[in-house]
Amino acid sequence: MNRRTLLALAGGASVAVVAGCGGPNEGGTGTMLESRLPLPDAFKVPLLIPPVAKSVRRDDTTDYYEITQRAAKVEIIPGTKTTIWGYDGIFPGPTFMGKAGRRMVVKVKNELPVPTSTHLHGGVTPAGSDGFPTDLVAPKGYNVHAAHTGHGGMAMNMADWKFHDQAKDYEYPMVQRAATLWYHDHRMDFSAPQVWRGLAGAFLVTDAEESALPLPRKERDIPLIIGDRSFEADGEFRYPSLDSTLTKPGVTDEWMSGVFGDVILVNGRPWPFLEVEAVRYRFRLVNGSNARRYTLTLGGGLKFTQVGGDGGLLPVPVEHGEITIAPGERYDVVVDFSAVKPGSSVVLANTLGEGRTRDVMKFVVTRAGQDDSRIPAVLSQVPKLTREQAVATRQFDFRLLGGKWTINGKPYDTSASLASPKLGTVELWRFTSDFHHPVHMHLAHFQVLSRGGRGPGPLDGGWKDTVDVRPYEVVEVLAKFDGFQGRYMLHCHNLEHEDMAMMANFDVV
Ligand SMILES: [Cu+2]
Repeated sequence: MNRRTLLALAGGASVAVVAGCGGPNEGGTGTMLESRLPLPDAFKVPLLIPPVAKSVRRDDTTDYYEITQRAAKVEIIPGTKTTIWGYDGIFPGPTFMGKAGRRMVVKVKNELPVPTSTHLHGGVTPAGSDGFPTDLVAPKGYNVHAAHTGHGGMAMNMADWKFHDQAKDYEYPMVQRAATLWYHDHRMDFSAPQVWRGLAGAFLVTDAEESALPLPRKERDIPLIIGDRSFEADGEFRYPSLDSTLTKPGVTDEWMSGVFGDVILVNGRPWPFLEVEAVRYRFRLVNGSNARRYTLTLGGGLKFTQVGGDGGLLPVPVEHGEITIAPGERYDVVVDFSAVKPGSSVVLANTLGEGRTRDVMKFVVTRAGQDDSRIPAVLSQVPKLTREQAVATRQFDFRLLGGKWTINGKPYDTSASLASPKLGTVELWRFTSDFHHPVHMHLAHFQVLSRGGRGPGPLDGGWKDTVDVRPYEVVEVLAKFDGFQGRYMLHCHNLEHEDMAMMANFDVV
């Protein structure tokens, strides 16, 4: 690590200032990577809404899907072409629509030059389909022993690796409630560059309780996957990989705290606009960025009404003037445009950004509209977990130690397990940190019990799977280990930290 990085990392929350690029509030732990082309004007391109994935066949119990990971050239910055790696060659990938109780099997075919692992983030998924980082779909002819020597101080045991030849069936039993999930790449050592290149998409689960609510639906229920990227002069993605073929892992030292892009994309388009009617819309906010946190606000005095979080509906709606969203988190919100005069517009802004990264997208209100939606006073029955229910208490400390991103003092070890919670039980997990670390648990959903010695924050409500742990903060969660036995993981969802060993296994027994 060079001196500038050390200084930057020592700065904690204000990393971007010390590193000398980006502003004082870039909103996380990371460093800004500047694009080498002139940035396009904001609010000139329409928002793209990803197509819904269609099943290829179905039987009594299951819907079957097939999706192919491949490279494609697309126009992101107007007038240039960007090579993306996308599910079905699009970025974001198709939106999957799951239904609680109806099993799905998704065959993921890999036509990329590198291995992949597809993780359904927030999914209650059998371990063999969880998208474990060492459970990989290898491309045709790939030498599986070639690259995996470990980095960031990680311990690698070849016996822990699995390679599926060119395709794998991922089984999603949908034994879970309605929620806004997303899917993305989770390849060992390379999640950050592979998600940056486009391997991410939305995955919405519905159930009877949720579909009975009078919330906005169909074309007024829209996933918004927010991600920052940087671009080369020719329009290709810029990313500081040590090896652009993604064979040798890692980024150069000054980027190990995280990579911020200077272009804000929503559903793969730079600072887009969306034409809306003066009615209510439901937006599924997903932070698909590698490292950037956002504090989102709406212009014109509009507010967000939060109806759900990572793990589905809240008990009652909660109004927010601003929403801070960390990498991996989701907020399910309703925005009411009915008070906005047709012809005017509302900017979705990011108050953690500086300059161009303060803008996210714009809603252009075109006309009045019919609206039979409403936000009911009660949304869902959510049993509240209590401290007394926890059968065990465990601590996980997320920290930079000796230039490595560690959990409880150790970089990731493919063979080690840090905890063995029992299926069906609740445990209290206490997360402590030095920098911003969005902590994500696979399989288990949790409720935030305390933050900084106080109760949960205003954005901590409901079931979650990712929690924004800020510098030197202690966050306690009550995790419910439901669903399946097997090996799962928790990790930091700053993807550069994740790639550089800030992960740990746990076994549900
Ligand atoms: Cu982290």
